[in-house]
Amino acid sequence: MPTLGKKVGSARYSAGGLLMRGLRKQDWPRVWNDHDIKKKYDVVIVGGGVHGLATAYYLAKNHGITNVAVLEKGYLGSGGSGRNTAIVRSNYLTPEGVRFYDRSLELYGNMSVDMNLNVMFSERGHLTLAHADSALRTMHWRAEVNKLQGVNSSVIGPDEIKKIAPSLDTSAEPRYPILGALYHPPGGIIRHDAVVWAYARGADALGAHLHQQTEVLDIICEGGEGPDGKGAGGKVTGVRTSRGDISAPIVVNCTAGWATLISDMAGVKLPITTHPLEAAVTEPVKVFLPTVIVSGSLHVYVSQTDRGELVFGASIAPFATYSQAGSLDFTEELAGHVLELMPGIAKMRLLRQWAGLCDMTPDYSPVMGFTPVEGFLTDVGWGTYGFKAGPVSGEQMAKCIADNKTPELIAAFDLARFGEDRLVGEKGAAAVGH
Ligand code: PYC
Repeated sequence: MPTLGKKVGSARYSAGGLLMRGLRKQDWPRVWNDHDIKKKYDVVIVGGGVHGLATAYYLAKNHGITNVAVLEKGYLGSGGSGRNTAIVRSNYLTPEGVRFYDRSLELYGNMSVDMNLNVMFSERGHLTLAHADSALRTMHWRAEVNKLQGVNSSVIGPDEIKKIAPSLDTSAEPRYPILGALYHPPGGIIRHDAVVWAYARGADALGAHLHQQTEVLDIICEGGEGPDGKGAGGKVTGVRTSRGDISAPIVVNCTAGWATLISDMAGVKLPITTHPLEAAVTEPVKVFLPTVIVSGSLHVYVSQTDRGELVFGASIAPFATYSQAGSLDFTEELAGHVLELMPGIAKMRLLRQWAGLCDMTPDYSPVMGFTPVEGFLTDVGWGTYGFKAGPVSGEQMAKCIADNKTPELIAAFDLARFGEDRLVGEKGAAAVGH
């Protein structure tokens, strides 16, 4: 059970203590500390989202490596970690993907207790609807791969779907009738900001330095075949930042949206294009949607937060850009598709929309581990799966760095696979068709 007292900084408060503090308008202790930037760290992590913070946390917790800096050009969680739709699941298509995301789900499931912060994990189940025979076939395929990996997924029909999510139109009337669904009870949603805070607080308490408003301008290398000693055969010696140079033998790229720009600084080319993905949230209403709903054919997924808002997402934009602006095209298409699934919500009002950046690889699997530049590692290429993978990525990247050896769980996601015909095709497990 999570402890009831909330630990803020080094102090622990009861609910009454928190209330009194608020009423007395006392200053709140900082949840993590500011530090001067040191000239040298053992590990520099670029990107202060869930992946970067989790890597710092597990380096310290599991391996005792604490001379670590996390560099974030904005504020912690200002990138993909704060812009996703907070869905977690492990019902992937490949055995490599299922095993990997299932470990993440396990870490998410224990996080409130392990990290003494309520991250509001709601294991409410996840339904991926099939509106065509071909989609149903893929659901059967995923269900079988999932079961072989010990993951709870099965294909169910419209009657059972209606029992789980009564607001769905399961009649034969819609343009794309629901023929069945992949049902994955362990999937759910979690409070994404709380996950960022949990890892930030944990990493800080164990000694890592978290530097916000610190942009990486260059990665300093020597001995490589490219200009300035970058590229294959070289090694990393540090980073140039907007707040000065830092020397470090290990630099880890944990960015989303900027993965290619950061890797280019080390002379490492990645097979990634960056596309925006839009999302939106409605006004809060009484809770009526008990599970996560995904429709690949209708390009939409939806869940209801504990506050009652519906959170929607769609497919990535079909063009590459770094823009994170919302668009009317998205809301129009979203509304049309969602109302085919749930005609009863026609009067709900959208409150906000936003976009995040998705680094898409050719096989929809990430690029993790060592690169041809010694000391430069990547944890990138997450496409639309990044938030789900945060905990396991941090755990495995930390292990990779500490052991100087690729862990088995991420071996399939190496950069070399793109040149060796070893793709790990996860497009079929995407929440929506892209
Ligand atoms: O793959 O479940 C998913 C997903 C949800 C939002 C973006 N991707």
